[in-house]
Amino acid sequence: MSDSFKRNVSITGAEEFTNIKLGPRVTDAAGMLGVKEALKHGFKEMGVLRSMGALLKMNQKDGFDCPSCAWPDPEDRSPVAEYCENGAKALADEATTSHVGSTMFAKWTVEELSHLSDYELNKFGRLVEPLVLRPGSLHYEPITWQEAYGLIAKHLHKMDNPNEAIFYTSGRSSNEAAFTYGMFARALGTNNMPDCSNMCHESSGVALGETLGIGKGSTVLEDLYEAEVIIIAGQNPGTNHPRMMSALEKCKKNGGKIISINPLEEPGLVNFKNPQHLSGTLGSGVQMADLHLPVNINQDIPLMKLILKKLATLDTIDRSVFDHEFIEKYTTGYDAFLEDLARYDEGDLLRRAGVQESDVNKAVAMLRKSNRIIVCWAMGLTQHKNGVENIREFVNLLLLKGALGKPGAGTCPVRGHSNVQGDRSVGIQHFVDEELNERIKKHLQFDPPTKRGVDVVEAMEAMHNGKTKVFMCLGGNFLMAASDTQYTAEALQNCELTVQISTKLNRTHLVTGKTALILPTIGRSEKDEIDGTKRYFTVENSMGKVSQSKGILKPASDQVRSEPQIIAEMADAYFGGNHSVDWKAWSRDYDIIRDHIDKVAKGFEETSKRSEGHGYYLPNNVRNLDFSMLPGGKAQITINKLPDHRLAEDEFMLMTIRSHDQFNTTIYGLDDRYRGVYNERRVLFMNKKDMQELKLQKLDVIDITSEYDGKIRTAHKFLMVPYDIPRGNVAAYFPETNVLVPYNHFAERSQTPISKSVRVRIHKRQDAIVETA
Ligand SMILES: Nc1nc2c(c(=O)[nH]1)N[C@H]1C(S)=C(S)[C@@H](COP(=O)(O)OP(=O)(O)OC[C@H]3O[C@@H](n4cnc5c(=O)[nH]c(N)nc54)[C@H](O)[C@@H]3O)O[C@H]1N2
Ligand SMILES: Nc1nc2c(c(=O)[nH]1)N[C@H]1C(S)=C(S)[C@@H](COP(=O)(O)OP(=O)(O)OC[C@H]3O[C@@H](n4cnc5c(=O)[nH]c(N)nc54)[C@H](O)[C@@H]3O)O[C@H]1N2
Ligand SMILES: [Mo]
Repeated sequence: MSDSFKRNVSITGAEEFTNIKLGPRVTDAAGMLGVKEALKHGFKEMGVLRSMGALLKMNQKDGFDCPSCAWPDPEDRSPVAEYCENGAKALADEATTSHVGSTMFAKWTVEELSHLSDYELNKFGRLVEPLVLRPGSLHYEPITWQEAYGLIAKHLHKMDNPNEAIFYTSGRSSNEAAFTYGMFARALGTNNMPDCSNMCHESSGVALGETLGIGKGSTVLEDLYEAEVIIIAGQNPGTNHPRMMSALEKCKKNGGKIISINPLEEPGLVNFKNPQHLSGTLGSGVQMADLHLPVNINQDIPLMKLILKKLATLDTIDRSVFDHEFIEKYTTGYDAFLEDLARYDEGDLLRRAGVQESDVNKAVAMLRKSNRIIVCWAMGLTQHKNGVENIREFVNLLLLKGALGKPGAGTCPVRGHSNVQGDRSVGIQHFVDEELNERIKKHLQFDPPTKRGVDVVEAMEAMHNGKTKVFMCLGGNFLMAASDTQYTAEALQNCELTVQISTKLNRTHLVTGKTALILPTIGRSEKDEIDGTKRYFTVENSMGKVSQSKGILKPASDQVRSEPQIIAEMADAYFGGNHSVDWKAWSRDYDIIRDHIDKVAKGFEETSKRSEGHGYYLPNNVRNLDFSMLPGGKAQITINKLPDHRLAEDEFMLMTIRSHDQFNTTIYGLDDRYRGVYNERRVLFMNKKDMQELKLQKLDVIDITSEYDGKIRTAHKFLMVPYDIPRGNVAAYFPETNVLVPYNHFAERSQTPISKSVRVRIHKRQDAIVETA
């Protein structure tokens, strides 16, 4: 193949409209409609029997962990329905009976496939046999597992140094798979382990590590029931963590109050009907948020500063507003913080936040007397230039109120992928951890690399600069998930070999290196057996609890293999039996892997035994108020500057968010019924008054551009939708708008792309679109 051969693939797929219908915003989060929706997806994708059987085992002690989000299971779980609409959709999507193999690829070239939408690609179904796309070819063709491993080993051996390989991880993998993968990368000699956290909760990890000494949350599920106030900032639980709603409901029943901080009034927080209760399926639902603060995008720090300033003023009169004993005993930085706070003008903070002062006063009144406070957050706080500072400012509130290390209080970063937290705990990280390296040396008897590896942004750059030969993905859809789609596509196409261990077809399988491999794997819901012996794996939920997951369905084909097995077999092929780790044994027996996890990963102990039943909690220093690892042995109250955005006159602030019918880049359907949009994803939500000013009508066709460092990026063909969003702010769905996010703009210290605050301009096109009835 000549070096100039590049496949002519589309990086966005069809940019065509799908017949939009605008309707009412259906504001009940679950209720009968949710159950119906869930079953509809299940029955269509996997048939009635397969879906009923699987749904009954999802999130049960003897069943499998839901493949959707990382929300924990309650101890008193419902014996029949411990799942939500979106969990059921995730299951239906994975356990679908539609399959895609070499016959389809013989018909379709990758170029042709790339013109389909992400929704259509996913609909092809499960990948069921190993496939190779050879240099110069446009068709994937079958390859045996042994040949595929041989090809990978050959490419890895050909590299000049181990840092020419990159190992990406998405957050669905089990602890066993992630550990094996991370140890293989290190055994090869690289810490190039970017993972989806880098685009997700990395800002939380950094902020919590800096202030509290552990990059994870401190609350357990029961804390939510006992909280006096729960703040939900930059998170849309009704869609993305629906099972969290049951916990919020319990909190409210116990007299707790909920404050939502979000530019949008997300329907799940307005009128929630719980499908797990009769009252929920029939009744009118519960008003979840007692107070909604419609903050401007990325103005959470000004809002928090205003709240803290008002609390500080009250504290000068009534010394019980802040917990002075706690501050004195456990924290440092209080005086400097107060001094800094005094510099801000309340009027200016209020103007930046864009909320009503009377509402701020209501929040202050709720917080004043409470000290059992929990802050929950997700991408609305992390994906900004100051993502780390955002979170530190909320931690300040908890520290000043002494709301840590006691029941009903603490930090609750609500994780995304179902095992993203576990993957990090067992060693998926691009940075060097000396202690971990010592344990690897001692127990696995090889020398792990000591040079920091690349994160997601640096991985894109390395590939783009031609420094990467082999790019391996344990799950995920790197092309569509990473920022700056055009740049990422060019980066991927520079590699010699790209390898995807996947369940479903996506665009990263089409925009590839010179050679590409698809290694199909079994899903969460499926039985994992070898020579008649059943295997199970473990996961860690959003609150640090490790438990077992056992699939029950027949795997998609007899060719698919489990993730740990694929990775260990790959490692075995590379080392050819010549390594201190017995990879062959790991590929067969996960108890062996777990024994090594116990020895090498911090906090894991007797995992095979203790993960049974309800599972076990990993240690968490914040729960015991142990801050000995931090400077001065104290939790850090921090000073965080105000965000600095210079919007040009004609610019808007765009947040790229999820619809109700997607899981990240997997598009289940084209509706977002909570926001009243049906059968279309190419929409831009804007305040009516802003639309009037721009002389834009409902459903006008527009292009969106962003301009950074003199470079203009364009997302073509979107439809205007008037929406209840603060002026100057706009919202659209990811991944379609990822073309606008510049790869080189990201959060300070966590390097998370600025997916929630992109400066954009709107340009009216001449195309006309008619809304269908
Ligand atoms: N069904 C379903 N479940 C999922 C996912 C999915 O795609 N589908 N994805 C999973 C993953 S990986 C993750 S990380 C989570 C994501 O869960 P979320 O973070 O809830 O997802 P987003 O849609 O990105 O929503 C971000 C929310 O933040 C708000 N927001 C945006 N900018 C700001 C801001 O500057 N300040 C404030 N206060 N709010 C802001 C938006 O209006 C929106 O409500 O969900 C997980 N669960
Ligand atoms: N603009 C913008 N960009 C974003 C975000 C945003 O809010 N805005 N959110 C970011 C966030 S929070 C995240 S977490 C990332 C997500 O980034 P990724 O994790 O890379 O993306 P996913 O869409 O979750 O990956 C879906 C693919 O994973 C594969 N898969 C599914 N289940 C399994 C499994 O069990 N095993 C294996 N091996 N493969 C499986 C399937 O092939 C499927 O197509 O995207 C980020 N990108
Ligand atoms: Mo995420």
